[in-house]
Amino acid sequence: MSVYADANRETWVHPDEIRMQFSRAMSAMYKAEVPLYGELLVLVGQVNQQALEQDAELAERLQLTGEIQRLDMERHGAIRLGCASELATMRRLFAVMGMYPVGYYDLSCAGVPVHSTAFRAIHEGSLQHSPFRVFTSLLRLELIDNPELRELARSVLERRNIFTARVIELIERFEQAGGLEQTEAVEFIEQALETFRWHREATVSAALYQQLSEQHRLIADVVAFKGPHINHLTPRTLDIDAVQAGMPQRGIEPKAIVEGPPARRCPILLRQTSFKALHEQVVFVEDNGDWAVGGHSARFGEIEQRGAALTAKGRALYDRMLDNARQADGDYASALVAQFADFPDDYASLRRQQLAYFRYFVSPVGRAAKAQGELASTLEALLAAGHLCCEPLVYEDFLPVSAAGIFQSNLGDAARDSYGNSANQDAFERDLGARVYDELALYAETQQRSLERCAEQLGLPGLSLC
Ligand code: OOG
Ligand code: NI
Repeated sequence: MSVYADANRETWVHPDEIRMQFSRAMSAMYKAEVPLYGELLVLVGQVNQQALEQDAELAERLQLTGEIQRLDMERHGAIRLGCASELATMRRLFAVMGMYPVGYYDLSCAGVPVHSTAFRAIHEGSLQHSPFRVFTSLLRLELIDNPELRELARSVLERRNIFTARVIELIERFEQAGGLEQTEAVEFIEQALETFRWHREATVSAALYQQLSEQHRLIADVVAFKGPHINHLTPRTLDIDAVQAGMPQRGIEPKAIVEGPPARRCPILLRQTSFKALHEQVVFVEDNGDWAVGGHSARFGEIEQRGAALTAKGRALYDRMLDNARQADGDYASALVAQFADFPDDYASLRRQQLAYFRYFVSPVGRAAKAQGELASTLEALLAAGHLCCEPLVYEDFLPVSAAGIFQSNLGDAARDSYGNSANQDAFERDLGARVYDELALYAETQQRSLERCAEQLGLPGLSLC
């Protein structure tokens, strides 16, 4: 591992590097636990290779933005936590790896009794080093309508401890000293991984599992086990439709529809699909101490295709079009395409109408123009003259409607009623022990930093969007 210099210590391992190593270790563990995930990685690798060979322009853009280097290592995973103290400690654990809570996702309105955030790096430089993210949900016991079951679930969760004693020590050491030494970082990764491991021994009886499951399959998945097993890891593909079509040939059963926007020339936000959760053997502990063999499905595989990060204006347009498509009668895929027909599908319009965020670069032409004192002065003029070029910022976050669709397809539940309008970001942040970052502000900052860098390189006083 590379180390970084600090005023106090010269031998700390950079959090970005810990995150990268952790994400590798997690991927190796999940591959061993769920071999089908390994199959999916091979398929995605092939499809990406093909996409790059067939589209020279795409390959060039990915080269320019550095996306090409992070493409193969990109993963996100997801966990589901049971109580506030687990969430608060998880926040401290992720901070060791330079991952911070970004965004608030309410899934209760879609009938899933959780609310969530995504832990990820927040600076473009760190995201480039390792884009690993973890979609982290907190079970909302208060949404269980049967009071006895609610209390039973609460008491089961109160008794479990999902962190090793050593990982807590290492988190404290990180917080006090400001960093971890090489051997500590290695140990931290090993110890942290324990929390995400699958355990086939449940902590409850078959009867209680059944009762929890009848309330909601998700409740059983969180409450009945020793820890928040990582339930999927998701590689990034350049052509999600090709992977979706290729899955059945490899004996992988995909979910029925791809979540998110339709296929477009200029991808926006996030498109996702998954393969069904595996049926796995587990053992329950009966009240008399006997074991009882049973089954549980929780772990699955998912793929994603990422596109441009949208501004608040672009996002409002997306939400409206998606909503209309979901309300429409008839074939969903055609309704989606029809609805999105008016969403501009070229980068110039997305930028000019301020629907998406961009990153700006000085071009070789721009450098030459500067040397000859022939630079244009406004952003628009610089772009028109080819002195600057731009690329959309990649969306680094998640989409609540898509996430609910992924949850539902894997919990195998028939659509169920929503829990009403019970979003509660304040309660989530209280449990987390921190505010979540506003993702739009992060994209705006990255865009702004790129403008400042361009201005500096061109010797201009500043560049602004309009
Ligand atoms: C999380 C489902 C959401 C995504 O990528 O939107 C998700 C879960 O099943 O715990 O992973
Ligand atoms: Ni996911």
